[in-house]
Amino acid sequence: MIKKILIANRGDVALRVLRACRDMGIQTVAVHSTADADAMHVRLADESVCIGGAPSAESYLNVPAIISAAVITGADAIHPGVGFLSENADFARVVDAHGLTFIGPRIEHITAMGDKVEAKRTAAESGLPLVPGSDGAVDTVEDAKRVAAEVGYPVLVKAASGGGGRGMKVAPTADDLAEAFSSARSEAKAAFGDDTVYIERYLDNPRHIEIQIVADSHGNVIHLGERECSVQRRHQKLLEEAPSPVLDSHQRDEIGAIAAQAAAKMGYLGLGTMEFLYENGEFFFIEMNTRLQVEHPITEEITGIDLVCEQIRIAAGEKLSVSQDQVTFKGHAIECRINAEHPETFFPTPGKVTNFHPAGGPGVRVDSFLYSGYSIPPYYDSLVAKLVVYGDDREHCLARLRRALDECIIEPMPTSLDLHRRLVNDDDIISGNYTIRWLEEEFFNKD
Ligand code: MV4
Repeated sequence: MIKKILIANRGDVALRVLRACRDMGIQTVAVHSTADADAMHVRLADESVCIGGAPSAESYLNVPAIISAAVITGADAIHPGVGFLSENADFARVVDAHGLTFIGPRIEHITAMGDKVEAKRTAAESGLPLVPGSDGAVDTVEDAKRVAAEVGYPVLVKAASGGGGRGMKVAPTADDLAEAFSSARSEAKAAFGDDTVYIERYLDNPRHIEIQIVADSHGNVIHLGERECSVQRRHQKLLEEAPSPVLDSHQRDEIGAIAAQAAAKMGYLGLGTMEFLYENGEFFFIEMNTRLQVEHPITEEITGIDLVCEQIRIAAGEKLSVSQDQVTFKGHAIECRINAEHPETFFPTPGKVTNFHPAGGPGVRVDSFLYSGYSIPPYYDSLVAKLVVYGDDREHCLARLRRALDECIIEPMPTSLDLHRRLVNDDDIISGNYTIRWLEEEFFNKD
């Protein structure tokens, strides 16, 4: 039994976990930095502990302070939220060593999926379709040339410790490979302290579609369909939708079943997301995220399943609340990530919010920690609200989303609300005709 959970996070995610705890009758402990003393998650939690200074390294990444807070308050479990320590295997190990429950997957899976070479090996053994590429790491230019000739140009050299696009270099032809190989290596070394790289065929213009997996400790594994995440800028997602505009229910069932079977074969536990590139009707696994994701609400909206409650129940050793047969996909959901950032430079725009009014009405959910009078600190992620809208179908969802975006007020700083207002009236968004390159290469070049 879990009676008290320490939430090792801040912002909208901390509120999201807090709300799940409230719904389940579980006590909550908030932790916060000195910059977050007035934050909403601190106000709403049953107890709170200041764990250090404003920089994340001193607070939300401060493992000894977080563990001490859990021990002092008598928490049974720690929820790491999203980001910060959520995919840190060392943290999960320390939590475990203190007799506390880490609300997340097994340590071995966090470790395996953190290394993209190991992730691909695990995925291949579990039956997931991969992008054609090297069998593991590639150590020399000669090996790189041999692999690239086999898989065919263009190829992509990727960092094993990568993610978020860093340490990734395209080689259009054999003449470009030596340069791409060495620059990917040195970028990877500088960014991650690990120069291990691998090679894949470069997919020119795919979509980014991910599958939500849920697994309990009794051997039950289900999938909750896909999320379409192609609308992104510099690896930051702006808007996500479920279902994807390009999949029919047959394709969903097929890739969902493959993903769920793979998770079962791995012995996976908890929430997991398998990321795929989708091109010409084919799925290619690229990475797996071993945590709750920012865009999880759209899956909740179309399935009616509370993913955070499910995650907590799984950590407590309980069975999944539904079987695959009981999962239904109904309607359409879109999430707009609202950031406090400049519309052209995308620089963060922290400061005091003089006026906050979230949208409301049928089909509208705003997950936000803002309130009028709150000062957005400059130290953390610029995401300040998630606007999640549900409709009977995509068109209905978009109509409600336009209505909701018109209602939202965040003043006085610029936010991405205006960008979203333009996006939802764009013909390519309305038709669902976009790929991972669309926003940066097409939308921003329109007038
Ligand atoms: C790719 C790819 C094309 N071909 N792999 C970017 C970050 C990392 N997580 C995987 N990424 C990509 N891998 C092959 N073989 C294109 C990308 C990519 C991308 C992927 C998902 C979402 C947005 C993206 C933006 C640019 C490039």
